[in-house]
Amino acid sequence: MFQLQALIFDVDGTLAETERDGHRVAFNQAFAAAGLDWNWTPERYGELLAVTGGKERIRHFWQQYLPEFVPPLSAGMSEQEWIAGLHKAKTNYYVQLLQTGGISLRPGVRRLLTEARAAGLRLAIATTTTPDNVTALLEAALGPESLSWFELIAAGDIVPAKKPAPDIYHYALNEMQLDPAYCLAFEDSQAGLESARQAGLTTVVTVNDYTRSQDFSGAAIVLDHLGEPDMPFQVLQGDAEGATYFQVSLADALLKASHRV
Ligand code: XBP
Ligand code: MG
Repeated sequence: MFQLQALIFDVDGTLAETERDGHRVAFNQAFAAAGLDWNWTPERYGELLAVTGGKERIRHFWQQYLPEFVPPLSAGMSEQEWIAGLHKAKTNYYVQLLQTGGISLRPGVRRLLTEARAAGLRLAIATTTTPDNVTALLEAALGPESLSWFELIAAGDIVPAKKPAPDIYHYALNEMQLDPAYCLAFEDSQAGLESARQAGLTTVVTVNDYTRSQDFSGAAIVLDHLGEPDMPFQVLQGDAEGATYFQVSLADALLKASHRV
Protein backbone atom coordinates (compact mmCIF):
# COMPACT_ATOMS: atom_id res chain seq x y z
CA MET A 1 0.00 0.00 0.00
CA PHE A 2 1.39 3.38 -0.94
CA GLN A 3 0.96 5.38 2.26
CA LEU A 4 1.65 9.08 1.70
CA GLN A 5 4.68 10.29 3.68
CA ALA A 6 5.72 13.68 2.32
CA LEU A 7 4.66 16.68 0.26
CA ILE A 8 7.33 18.51 -1.71
CA PHE A 9 6.56 22.00 -2.98
CA ASP A 10 7.92 24.17 -5.74
CA VAL A 11 7.90 27.86 -4.76
CA ASP A 12 7.62 30.27 -7.68
CA GLY A 13 4.16 30.11 -9.21
CA THR A 14 3.12 27.30 -6.85
CA LEU A 15 3.19 28.68 -3.29
CA ALA A 16 2.72 32.23 -4.57
CA GLU A 17 2.42 34.18 -7.82
CA THR A 18 5.95 35.52 -7.60
CA GLU A 19 6.96 35.91 -11.21
CA ARG A 20 5.24 38.84 -12.95
CA ASP A 21 4.91 41.20 -9.98
CA GLY A 22 7.88 39.91 -8.00
CA HIS A 23 10.91 38.53 -9.78
CA ARG A 24 10.25 40.49 -12.99
CA VAL A 25 10.00 43.78 -11.11
CA ALA A 26 13.19 43.02 -9.17
CA PHE A 27 15.10 42.15 -12.35
CA ASN A 28 14.07 45.50 -13.85
CA GLN A 29 15.08 47.36 -10.68
CA ALA A 30 18.51 45.72 -10.78
CA PHE A 31 18.91 46.55 -14.46
CA ALA A 32 18.06 50.21 -13.83
CA ALA A 33 20.41 50.42 -10.84
CA ALA A 34 23.20 49.01 -13.01
CA GLY A 35 22.55 51.68 -15.63
CA LEU A 36 21.16 49.22 -18.17
CA ASP A 37 18.20 50.24 -20.33
CA TRP A 38 16.81 46.70 -20.23
CA ASN A 39 13.14 46.40 -19.33
CA TRP A 40 11.38 43.06 -19.19
CA THR A 41 7.69 43.55 -19.96
CA PRO A 42 5.19 40.98 -18.62
CA GLU A 43 4.97 39.46 -22.13
CA ARG A 44 8.72 39.30 -22.64
CA TYR A 45 9.12 37.82 -19.19
CA GLY A 46 6.68 35.05 -20.15
CA GLU A 47 9.05 34.08 -22.97
CA LEU A 48 12.08 34.29 -20.71
CA LEU A 49 10.51 31.95 -18.16
CA ALA A 50 11.35 29.12 -20.56
CA VAL A 51 14.80 29.39 -18.99
CA THR A 52 14.72 28.60 -15.27
CA GLY A 53 17.07 30.34 -12.85
CA GLY A 54 17.69 34.07 -12.69
CA LYS A 55 21.37 34.06 -13.68
CA GLU A 56 20.63 31.65 -16.51
CA ARG A 57 17.72 33.87 -17.60
CA ILE A 58 19.90 37.01 -17.71
CA ARG A 59 22.51 35.22 -19.84
CA HIS A 60 19.84 33.84 -22.14
CA PHE A 61 18.31 37.32 -22.62
CA TRP A 62 21.69 38.82 -23.44
CA GLN A 63 22.57 36.08 -25.92
CA GLN A 64 19.14 35.84 -27.52
CA TYR A 65 17.99 39.47 -27.65
CA LEU A 66 21.14 41.64 -27.37
CA PRO A 67 24.02 39.57 -28.78
CA GLU A 68 26.02 42.76 -29.49
CA PHE A 69 25.88 43.92 -25.86
CA VAL A 70 29.26 44.25 -24.14
CA PRO A 71 29.02 44.15 -20.33
CA PRO A 72 30.92 46.79 -18.36
CA LEU A 73 33.44 44.43 -16.80
CA SER A 74 35.88 45.88 -14.29
CA ALA A 75 39.49 44.67 -14.32
CA GLY A 76 39.78 40.91 -13.89
CA MET A 77 36.01 40.38 -13.78
CA SER A 78 34.52 37.51 -15.77
CA GLU A 79 31.16 37.63 -17.54
CA GLN A 80 29.88 35.09 -15.06
CA GLU A 81 30.88 37.35 -12.18
CA TRP A 82 29.17 40.32 -13.80
CA ILE A 83 25.95 38.33 -14.15
CA ALA A 84 26.27 37.10 -10.57
CA GLY A 85 26.62 40.71 -9.33
CA LEU A 86 23.59 41.85 -11.29
CA HIS A 87 21.64 38.87 -9.99
CA LYS A 88 22.69 39.56 -6.39
CA ALA A 89 21.23 43.05 -6.71
CA LYS A 90 18.06 41.51 -8.12
CA THR A 91 17.81 39.17 -5.12
CA ASN A 92 18.11 42.15 -2.75
CA TYR A 93 15.32 44.02 -4.55
CA TYR A 94 13.16 40.88 -4.58
CA VAL A 95 13.62 40.26 -0.86
CA GLN A 96 12.77 43.91 -0.12
CA LEU A 97 9.63 43.56 -2.20
CA LEU A 98 8.56 40.47 -0.26
CA GLN A 99 9.26 42.19 3.05
CA THR A 100 6.84 44.94 2.16
CA GLY A 101 4.14 42.24 1.89
CA GLY A 102 3.89 42.62 -1.86
CA ILE A 103 3.16 38.94 -2.54
CA SER A 104 0.65 36.65 -0.83
CA LEU A 105 0.19 32.87 -0.94
CA ARG A 106 -2.02 31.20 -3.53
CA PRO A 107 -5.46 29.90 -2.43
CA GLY A 108 -5.34 26.78 -0.29
CA VAL A 109 -1.59 26.79 0.36
CA ARG A 110 -1.67 27.80 4.02
CA ARG A 111 -4.64 25.53 4.70
CA LEU A 112 -3.04 22.47 3.07
CA LEU A 113 0.29 23.01 4.83
CA THR A 114 -1.51 23.29 8.18
CA GLU A 115 -3.54 20.16 7.52
CA ALA A 116 -0.52 18.21 6.32
CA ARG A 117 1.44 19.10 9.45
CA ALA A 118 -1.45 18.01 11.65
CA ALA A 119 -1.56 14.72 9.71
CA GLY A 120 2.13 14.14 10.42
CA LEU A 121 3.28 14.44 6.81
CA ARG A 122 6.84 15.53 6.15
CA LEU A 123 7.19 18.79 4.20
CA ALA A 124 9.95 20.01 1.92
CA ILE A 125 10.69 22.58 -0.75
CA ALA A 126 12.42 21.90 -4.06
CA THR A 127 12.96 25.04 -6.10
CA THR A 128 15.17 26.73 -8.63
CA THR A 129 15.07 30.08 -6.90
CA THR A 130 17.73 31.50 -4.56
CA PRO A 131 17.48 30.28 -0.89
CA ASP A 132 17.13 33.88 0.43
CA ASN A 133 14.03 34.29 -1.73
CA VAL A 134 12.35 31.24 -0.19
CA THR A 135 13.11 32.35 3.37
CA ALA A 136 11.82 35.85 2.69
CA LEU A 137 8.60 34.57 1.10
CA LEU A 138 7.85 32.11 3.90
CA GLU A 139 8.60 34.67 6.61
CA ALA A 140 6.51 37.38 5.00
CA ALA A 141 3.57 35.30 3.80
CA LEU A 142 3.33 32.51 6.40
CA GLY A 143 5.19 33.92 9.42
CA PRO A 144 8.76 33.35 10.69
CA GLU A 145 7.83 30.11 12.47
CA SER A 146 6.87 28.54 9.13
CA LEU A 147 10.54 27.99 8.26
CA SER A 148 10.57 25.15 10.77
CA TRP A 149 7.58 23.50 9.12
CA PHE A 150 9.84 22.39 6.28
CA GLU A 151 12.30 19.65 7.03
CA LEU A 152 14.33 20.69 4.01
CA ILE A 153 14.54 23.74 1.78
CA ALA A 154 16.37 22.61 -1.35
CA ALA A 155 16.99 25.68 -3.48
CA GLY A 156 19.04 27.39 -6.17
CA ASP A 157 22.61 26.49 -7.03
CA ILE A 158 22.80 23.61 -4.53
CA VAL A 159 22.56 21.28 -7.55
CA PRO A 160 24.38 21.76 -10.86
CA ALA A 161 21.36 21.53 -13.19
CA LYS A 162 18.13 23.43 -12.61
CA LYS A 163 14.60 22.31 -13.56
CA PRO A 164 13.53 20.66 -15.89
CA ALA A 165 16.47 18.50 -14.75
CA PRO A 166 15.40 16.27 -11.83
CA ASP A 167 18.49 17.13 -9.74
CA ILE A 168 16.77 19.27 -7.11
CA TYR A 169 14.14 16.58 -6.44
CA HIS A 170 16.80 13.86 -6.36
CA TYR A 171 18.70 15.99 -3.86
CA ALA A 172 15.65 16.47 -1.64
CA LEU A 173 14.64 12.81 -1.72
CA ASN A 174 18.17 11.73 -0.97
CA GLU A 175 18.63 14.19 1.90
CA MET A 176 15.35 13.11 3.47
CA GLN A 177 15.89 9.43 2.69
CA LEU A 178 12.51 9.28 0.99
CA ASP A 179 11.26 6.92 -1.69
CA PRO A 180 9.47 8.97 -4.40
CA ALA A 181 6.70 6.34 -4.47
CA TYR A 182 5.45 7.73 -1.13
CA CYS A 183 5.63 11.44 -1.93
CA LEU A 184 3.63 14.02 -3.83
CA ALA A 185 5.16 17.03 -5.61
CA PHE A 186 3.38 20.34 -6.29
CA GLU A 187 4.37 22.35 -9.35
CA ASP A 188 3.00 25.10 -11.59
CA SER A 189 4.98 24.69 -14.80
CA GLN A 190 5.90 22.15 -17.45
CA ALA A 191 9.59 22.45 -16.52
CA GLY A 192 8.72 21.78 -12.89
CA LEU A 193 6.48 18.84 -13.79
CA GLU A 194 9.24 17.32 -15.95
CA SER A 195 11.72 17.73 -13.12
CA ALA A 196 9.46 16.03 -10.56
CA ARG A 197 8.35 13.27 -12.94
CA GLN A 198 11.92 12.42 -13.89
CA ALA A 199 12.60 11.97 -10.18
CA GLY A 200 9.70 9.50 -10.05
CA LEU A 201 7.23 11.74 -8.23
CA THR A 202 3.47 11.79 -8.58
CA THR A 203 2.82 15.46 -9.34
CA VAL A 204 -0.03 17.91 -8.81
CA VAL A 205 -0.02 20.99 -11.05
CA THR A 206 -1.73 24.27 -10.19
CA VAL A 207 -1.50 26.50 -13.25
CA ASN A 208 -1.15 30.27 -13.48
CA ASP A 209 -1.43 32.78 -16.30
CA TYR A 210 2.09 32.09 -17.54
CA THR A 211 1.76 28.30 -17.54
CA ARG A 212 -1.93 27.61 -18.30
CA SER A 213 -1.37 26.52 -21.91
CA GLN A 214 1.68 24.33 -21.26
CA ASP A 215 1.71 20.55 -21.72
CA PHE A 216 1.00 18.79 -18.45
CA SER A 217 0.89 15.20 -19.70
CA GLY A 218 1.96 12.95 -16.89
CA ALA A 219 0.52 15.11 -14.10
CA ALA A 220 -1.67 13.31 -11.55
CA ILE A 221 -4.08 16.22 -11.73
CA VAL A 222 -4.08 19.78 -13.10
CA LEU A 223 -6.02 22.45 -11.18
CA ASP A 224 -6.37 26.22 -11.42
CA HIS A 225 -5.41 26.41 -7.72
CA LEU A 226 -5.65 24.29 -4.57
CA GLY A 227 -9.00 25.81 -3.65
CA GLU A 228 -10.69 26.63 -0.38
CA PRO A 229 -14.01 25.45 1.06
CA ASP A 230 -15.62 28.66 -0.22
CA MET A 231 -13.50 28.87 -3.37
CA PRO A 232 -13.69 25.59 -5.33
CA PHE A 233 -10.87 24.70 -7.67
CA GLN A 234 -11.43 23.97 -11.33
CA VAL A 235 -10.18 20.60 -12.54
CA LEU A 236 -8.36 21.15 -15.84
CA GLN A 237 -7.07 17.59 -16.23
CA GLY A 238 -7.55 14.39 -14.22
CA ASP A 239 -10.04 13.31 -11.57
CA ALA A 240 -10.50 15.04 -8.21
CA GLU A 241 -12.84 12.26 -7.04
CA GLY A 242 -15.56 14.74 -6.18
CA ALA A 243 -13.36 17.06 -4.10
CA THR A 244 -13.76 20.81 -4.56
CA TYR A 245 -10.63 21.86 -2.63
CA PHE A 246 -7.33 20.11 -2.05
CA GLN A 247 -7.02 18.20 1.22
CA VAL A 248 -4.64 15.50 2.44
CA SER A 249 -7.33 12.94 1.57
CA LEU A 250 -7.07 13.94 -2.11
CA ALA A 251 -3.26 13.83 -1.95
CA ASP A 252 -3.57 10.30 -0.61
CA ALA A 253 -6.09 9.27 -3.26
CA LEU A 254 -3.95 10.68 -6.10
CA LEU A 255 -0.85 8.87 -4.88
CA LYS A 256 -2.69 5.55 -4.69
CA ALA A 257 -4.34 6.10 -8.11
CA SER A 258 -0.98 6.89 -9.70
CA HIS A 259 0.33 3.50 -8.59
CA ARG A 260 -2.69 1.69 -9.96
CA VAL A 261 -2.07 2.76 -13.57
C1 XBP B 1 11.48 29.52 -10.83
C2 XBP B 1 12.53 30.25 -11.53
C3 XBP B 1 13.34 31.21 -10.80
C4 XBP B 1 12.81 32.57 -10.54
C5 XBP B 1 13.96 33.49 -10.20
O1 XBP B 1 11.38 28.20 -11.36
O2 XBP B 1 12.80 30.02 -12.67
O3 XBP B 1 14.44 31.41 -11.59
O4 XBP B 1 12.13 33.02 -11.70
O5 XBP B 1 14.73 33.06 -9.14
P1 XBP B 1 10.70 27.04 -10.51
P2 XBP B 1 16.31 33.44 -9.05
O6 XBP B 1 9.43 27.60 -9.95
O7 XBP B 1 10.41 25.97 -11.53
O8 XBP B 1 11.65 26.59 -9.44
O9 XBP B 1 16.49 34.75 -9.72
O10 XBP B 1 16.63 33.46 -7.58
O11 XBP B 1 17.07 32.34 -9.78
MG1 MG C 1 7.42 27.13 -10.41
